This record gives sequence, structure tokens and C-alpha cells, in this order.
Amino acid sequence: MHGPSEDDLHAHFEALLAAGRQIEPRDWMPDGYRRMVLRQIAQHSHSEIIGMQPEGAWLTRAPSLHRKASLLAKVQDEAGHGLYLYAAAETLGADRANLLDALHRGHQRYAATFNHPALTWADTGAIAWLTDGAAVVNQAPLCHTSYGPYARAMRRVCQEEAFHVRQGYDVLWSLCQGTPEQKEMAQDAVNRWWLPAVALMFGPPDTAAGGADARTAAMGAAVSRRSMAWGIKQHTNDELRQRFVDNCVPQAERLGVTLPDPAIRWNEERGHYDFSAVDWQQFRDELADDSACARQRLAHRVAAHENGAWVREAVDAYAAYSAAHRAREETP
Ligand code: FAQ
Repeated sequence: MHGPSEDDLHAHFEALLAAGRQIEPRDWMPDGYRRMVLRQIAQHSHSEIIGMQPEGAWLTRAPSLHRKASLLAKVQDEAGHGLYLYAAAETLGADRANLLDALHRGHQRYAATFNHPALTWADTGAIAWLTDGAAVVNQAPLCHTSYGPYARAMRRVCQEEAFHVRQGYDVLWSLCQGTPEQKEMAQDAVNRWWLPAVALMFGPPDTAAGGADARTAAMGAAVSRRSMAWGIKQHTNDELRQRFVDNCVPQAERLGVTLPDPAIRWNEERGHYDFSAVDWQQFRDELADDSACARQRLAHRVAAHENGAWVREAVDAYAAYSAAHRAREETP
């Protein structure tokens, strides 16, 4: 008896997607699908753990115990997101140690957003409001992505990210109610984190419509088309970018800060806010970034990993000890 042919398996896979069913680790899947989901989950998990660094740098300098406690919880949440996501990647057959090795050697990417330094306390507010705000817009649809373990990880991640946005907004709110110097500090942080959120958190444009040059649009379009056909992404990068800008403009008005883009204005006809086209050459430059900050991010990550070697050794030693102990007990 022969098993199902490759064509049958493919047809079954496509039928599952067409019926809106999620793909589970036990299901057959094309290699290209496995590679694409794994690439996205790996980049996503790397971004979560590298993303701990800019805000983490302010833990020892938070202005009050209350602010320190909530920032500490936020940074720990990001580590937790990395853990859920590495676990989701393992269901695709990846080895966590290899994924981390690929990050450390620069063979896999993380969001270049985090290669910007957090210069003042206000940056912790701007990062959580804008970067986590962008992450929620980008990731909420991923709660329904076609790969089951990724979708389930995202449900918890999104709930936590939504809380981070409020926490960041609250930091900025307090500064905006404070002295002129504090308000200026909030404005300066928003000025520096706005573009990294708009440009980098949503990836390259999917079409040339948003003013993208042909090279960058082609870069985004190919991935987006495939990813959407397989139900990994539900919306184009540009749709999500617009949704983010639409969310932020009224929130900025309430805070009393100006978003650093003179082109932002309500467009009655489109029912959306207009905003400036992203400088895609700068986007590509940031992806190829070899700045001192980028090098420092990776060096800190590698050092944290090496400093944690004794924990991994202790876990392995305990596992070996438990197995030997069980074997002794089972021996008649
Ligand atoms: N940085 O493949 P496409 C967070 C690369 S989590 C660096 O067409 P796509 C929480 C891309 O990898 C943040 N590289 O892009 C937090 C590819 O390279 P490759 C991350 C980038 O897939 C908050 C090449 O360019 N979120 O922030 C970037 O359509 C605060 C071509 O691009 C996720 O990962 C970039 N920004 O869109 C933590 C969500 N953009 O593979 C701490 C899931 C693109 O050919 C503090 N991921 N590239 O070498 C996604 O939705 C998508 O993967 C995008 C990229 C939107 C990130």
C-alpha cells in the first residue's frame, strides 16, 4: 500500500487553509511554508529579547519605585515573549540553541528599531507607547495566523503588549503634565522614536503606491504575497502602517505632543491620516546597520548568554541526574 502522494498532501494542506483551519505541528506542510513561518518566528523572538535592552538600560535609573516596578515587569514580559516564540519555533523542528547561535553570529535578523539608543527616561515612555503600539497593530492579526502554535503565543503576547502601551503612555502623560523641561524631554523622545516605529516595525512597503522606490517595493511585495497566500500575514505592511498612524494622531493630541511629520493631516476622502512617505533608502541603510549601538546590542546579548552558561549546565546536570535516578529505581 502506498501512502498519500506529495500532490495529495499539498491539496490537503491547501484545503485546510481554505477552510480557515490552522496548521498544527503534526500536519504535513510544504517546506517553503515551514521556512517562512520559522523565519518570521525566529526574527520575532530575536526582536523580543534584543528589544529588552533599550528600556532595560533605565531600570537602575527609574525615577520612583513604582516606575521601576512597572518597567521591570515590562522588560521581563518581553523576555517571556521571546520564550513563547522560541517554543513555537521548536514545534517546527528548530533547535533553540541553533536559533540563538544564528542571532549571535548575525545570521538571523531582529527588528532594527532596537538599534536606536534610549537617551533619556522619556524614551522608556516613547518606546512603550510607539514601538509596543506598533507591535500590537502588527501582531493582533497574527493571533489568527495560519500556524497554530504561533497564533496561540501571539494571543498572550498581544494582551501584554497592549498593557505596555498604556504604561508608556502613562510615563509620557506624567512628563507632559510636569515642568517645561519634562515636557520637552517627552517631545524629544517622541521625535526620535516616531520614524523607527512607522518605518521599521511594519517592514518594507508591499507596493510602490506608498512612494516606495521599486527596489524596496519589490523586496516587500514578494514576501507579502506568499505570506498572505499562506495565511501567515493577514494584512499588507502598508495597511498596518496606516492603522498605526491613525491610532497615534489622536493619542498624541491628547498628550499634547507633536508627531514629527508636517505632512500628517486628516484626509476626508480616504478616511485616514496622510503622512510622509518613508525614506526607503534610509530603511535599507538601517537594515544594514553596523553602528556602535547595533554592535553593542549584539555584544550584550552574547555576554548575557555566556553568563547564563552555568544555568544551562545545571539544568542539563539535573536532567541527567533525574534520568539516572529513575533508571535505578526501575531496575528490579
Ligand atoms: N528590522 O521579509 P520582508 C516587538 C527584513 S517585536 C530588521 O519583506 P516582512 C516587541 C526582513 O527580515 C518586533 N529587518 O519583511 C517589543 C527581510 O530580511 P531577510 C518585531 C527587517 O516580513 C516592543 C527583509 O528585510 N515584530 O517590537 C525589518 O514583510 C518593545 C525583507 O523584508 C515582529 O517580528 C526590520 N524592522 O515584514 C519588544 C512581528 N523589516 O529575512 C521590546 C512579526 C524587514 O530576507 C520592546 N513579523 N526586515 O533576511 C512581521 O510582521 C514581519 O516579519 C515584519 C517584516 C513586519 C517585521
